[in-house]
Amino acid sequence: MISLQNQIILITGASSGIGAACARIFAGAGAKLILAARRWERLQELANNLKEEFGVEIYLLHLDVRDRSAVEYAIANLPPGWSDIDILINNAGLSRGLDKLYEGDIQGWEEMIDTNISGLLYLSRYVVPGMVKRDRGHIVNLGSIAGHQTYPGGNVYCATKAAVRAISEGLKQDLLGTRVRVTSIDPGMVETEFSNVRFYGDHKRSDKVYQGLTPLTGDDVADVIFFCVTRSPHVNINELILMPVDQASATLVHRQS
Ligand code: NDP
Ligand code: 8X3
Repeated sequence: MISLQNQIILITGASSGIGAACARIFAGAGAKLILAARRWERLQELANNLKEEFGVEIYLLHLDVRDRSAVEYAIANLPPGWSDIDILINNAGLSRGLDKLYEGDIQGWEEMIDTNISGLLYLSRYVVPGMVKRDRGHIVNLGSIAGHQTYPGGNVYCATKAAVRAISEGLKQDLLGTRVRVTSIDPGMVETEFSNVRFYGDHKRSDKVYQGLTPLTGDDVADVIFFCVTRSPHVNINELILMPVDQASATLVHRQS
């Protein structure tokens, strides 16, 4: 197992859910964390807690991954000692709505495409060259079961996650001959702020998504990511699907009534 002590790990979307859980597990392993998101207070609170609990070094980035020049600037201007990123976790992402495509909210589509696809591409474009130069590194992309199976109303969100899947596969091919690794983590239902964001803050609707079943938690996903990035350097886990025991496919879920 590879030690993560003092490795520099950049996590996008670290202010909640899976990203925050990743920050915690990697802090526990002694990594140096670069945490990025738009909600600055959330990032600060998380960083303060992790510094106090684990004594780790943390650098915060107030970053909207959709802003290409902001991403370029942030990566080019990391402080001394922070620029040699070992692991990039492209986690920032969201879904908006569950409408039929022909009735869909176009602004919501753009948010998903710009965040889930363009944002992930920008981070990869500005971080991966350094990894190639150093001949070491690992990119972990958050895909989804939605990238494997399209479900009713999922249309554009599913398309963005299918794109993430293709991007991970393509990047793996392009990195052949280097020691840089690529992993796509593709979860089913994880109880985070995800559904609340999908339904624009309608808690009644988002709570229903997880009613009567035991969903995955952010910690469950972080645990699997931790496993993937700590394998021996010659091992690449290309793609990993995980889902709750109560889920069998994107749409087939067992609920207790
Ligand atoms: P959360 O809503 O809890 O977290 C999403 C994170 O993404 C937040 O930290 C948010 O931070 C960040 N984010 C969103 N938009 C931007 C942006 N434009 N720039 C920077 N950061 C952004 O959801 P999850 O933790 O569940 O989601 C994490 C990833 O996992 C997503 O890619 C999602 O698609 C994927 N996923 C989730 C599943 C689930 O069931 N929950 C299942 C499969 C995959 P902030 O708002 O502060 O910017
Ligand atoms: C998140 C899981 O099934 O809501 O990607 O699309 S799902």
